[in-house]
Amino acid sequence: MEQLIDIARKFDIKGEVVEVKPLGNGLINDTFRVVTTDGYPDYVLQRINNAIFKDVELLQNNIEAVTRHIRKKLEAAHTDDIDRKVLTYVHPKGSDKTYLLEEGKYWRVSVFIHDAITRETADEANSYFAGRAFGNFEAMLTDLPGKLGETIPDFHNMELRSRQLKEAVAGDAAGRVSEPEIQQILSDVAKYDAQMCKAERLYREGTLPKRICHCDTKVNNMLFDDKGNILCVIDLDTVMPGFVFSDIGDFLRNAANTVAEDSPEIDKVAFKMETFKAFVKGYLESASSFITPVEKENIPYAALLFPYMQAVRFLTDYINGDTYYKIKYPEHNLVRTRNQMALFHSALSHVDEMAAYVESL
Ligand code: GN1
Ligand code: MG
Repeated sequence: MEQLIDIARKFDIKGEVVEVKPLGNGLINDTFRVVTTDGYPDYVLQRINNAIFKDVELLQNNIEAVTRHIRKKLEAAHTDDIDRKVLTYVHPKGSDKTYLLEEGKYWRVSVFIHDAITRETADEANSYFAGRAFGNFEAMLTDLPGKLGETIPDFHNMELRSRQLKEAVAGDAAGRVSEPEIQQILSDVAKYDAQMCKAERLYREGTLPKRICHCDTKVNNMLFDDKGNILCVIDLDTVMPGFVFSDIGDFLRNAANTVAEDSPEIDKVAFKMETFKAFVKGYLESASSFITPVEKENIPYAALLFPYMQAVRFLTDYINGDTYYKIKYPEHNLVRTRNQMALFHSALSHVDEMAAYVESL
């Protein structure tokens, strides 16, 4: 931890660093809380995973553009307590950048938002508020000046994810492809491939727009207040042009599952319709100013696409020998794959009910 304390001290923070300790459950970056002397804010220190986010300069430029724009909107609306509703990044001492490159590693620091609650799962009320928050997040960014770069090109492009799975199978780097269960999952995945690549087709036909979305709407990427409302949206690394399906689908993938995404209790996995309804109601309330009929009618598709895409991504990583996601045990990515496929099938059984609900709003 001494090294982390030294890194934190290189940033223009207030107060003295007392302690640096691990924070959160992200699967990509390493995150720490920097505790400072009484009377000063704490901070969040992150080591940016630059094997995954290859252009850190572009990444931080995106984040600065987004946070600056949201801050302006909140100021214009005379919102109170703005510093707790949008992230503030701190510069390294004497630098105009918001990251520090030190011995090949990239670091950044933001102000820790006090008295906020993080959750791994969401109830109906949280889901409704989350829907409103993400509809609003997208609405605020519809007039962002300039363009954002893609921090991970084609991040939620199902055609690409599908190709990456095929390449992993062909390479068979970890010798796992011949396992009977892998064969069985691969054939199940293949059945839905064309259906799940619908978004790219609609985009090519010109009927589906790209807009700036968050693209990682896991429940643990938002901060709640004590009333269950969303205080602030965090983890902005993947904010970039994409389809609204990303924000809708990825939230539901996480919040509408009765168990965690890596729970081995596969028979308990189920897609919760109450969560779907609560989120979609909130989302459509605040997204009504921009959402198109094609986007709206494909909300049930979004709910299917994300467990499916995540299963494909976890499976690809398992076959590649676990090079992307952090794992805690050797079969972790396989367990995650089984879980996400089970969620996909459960969601599939509710598709008519979902469509009827969306139609009713
Ligand atoms: C990663 O970093 P984290 O844990 O918020 C991943 C998401 C996945 C998620 C699965 C950049 O998110 O796309 O949905 O894990 N982020 C990236 O839990 O790949
Ligand atoms: Mg995260």
